[in-house]
Amino acid sequence: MENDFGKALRQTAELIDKELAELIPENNGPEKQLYEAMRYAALAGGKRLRAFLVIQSADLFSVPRIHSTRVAAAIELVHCYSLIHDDLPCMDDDDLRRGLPTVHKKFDEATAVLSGDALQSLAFEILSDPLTHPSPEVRVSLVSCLSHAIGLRGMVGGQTMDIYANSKDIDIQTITRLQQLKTGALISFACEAGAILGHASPPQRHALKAYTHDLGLAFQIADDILDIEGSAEEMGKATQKDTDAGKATFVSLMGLEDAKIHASMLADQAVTHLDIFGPKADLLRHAAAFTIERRI
Ligand code: GRG
Repeated sequence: MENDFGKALRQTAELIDKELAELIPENNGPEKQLYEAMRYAALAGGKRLRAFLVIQSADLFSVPRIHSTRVAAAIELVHCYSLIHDDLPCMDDDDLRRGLPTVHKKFDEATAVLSGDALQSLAFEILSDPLTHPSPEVRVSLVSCLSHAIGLRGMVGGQTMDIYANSKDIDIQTITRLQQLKTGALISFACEAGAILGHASPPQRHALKAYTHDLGLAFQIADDILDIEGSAEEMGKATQKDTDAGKATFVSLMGLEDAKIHASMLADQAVTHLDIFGPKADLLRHAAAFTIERRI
């Protein structure tokens, strides 16, 4: 039986699919292949957890959905770009993503690089569009925070550490920082965006930041656990890759059982930061539990 959280997550996914299909229309011109690859990557499913976090955090401040949905679509575009590039032969070299051939397998490497690039720039185009928010200050703040989250001090920096760090030199502190940058920074932006759209007070912003800090780490530890325990069929991508490659992960450093305990502790801790919002934040509380209980 679908619970309130499951229903809200499914409805977010439906909303975002529709929004993305409109933002990336079909095109039969000379750029047809680029459009096809962008739609292929952006409309291939996915949990839409980051979009959910944007919408739910914005809902705390009664932000009109017309604004939060566009920001939620933008964050999913960035996420899809990161997955396309991460799957490339020069990075993780994966053949399967969300149960389908990766973009470079379905099309070719040039198209994968270009479609990732175009998804990223489309995200910024959306954030800077007055349709997303009438206030130029809000738009600049969204653009500035997203660029910080995904650039050298965020996702790309974390991805670089992940590719070039020698696994023997990685301890818990290093892996924590690496994952905070690689996966955590974009997840943090999701709730930061809700706070920006909602003109949150400093304590409210701080609470959401602390929540996503813990949630992002719990999400990544759960991902490491799923790499060991999940099936490729359920997850729609290859599993055991990190183990086979001898990569340092939370599981390799802490052991499976301690990693589970740590993830659970972080999810519980994430929830405590939401006290300031009362029952309005219940769906965000459920998201913390979902992060560690999910099978995909
Ligand atoms: C290539 C610049 C660049 C960055 C890539 C985030 C990232 C950095 C790579 C993603 C690779 C990966 C599998 C990371 C582990 C955590 C993660 C982001 C999992 C996928 O996110 P989900 O589970 O995916 O939210 P869905 O398909 O549900 O959207």
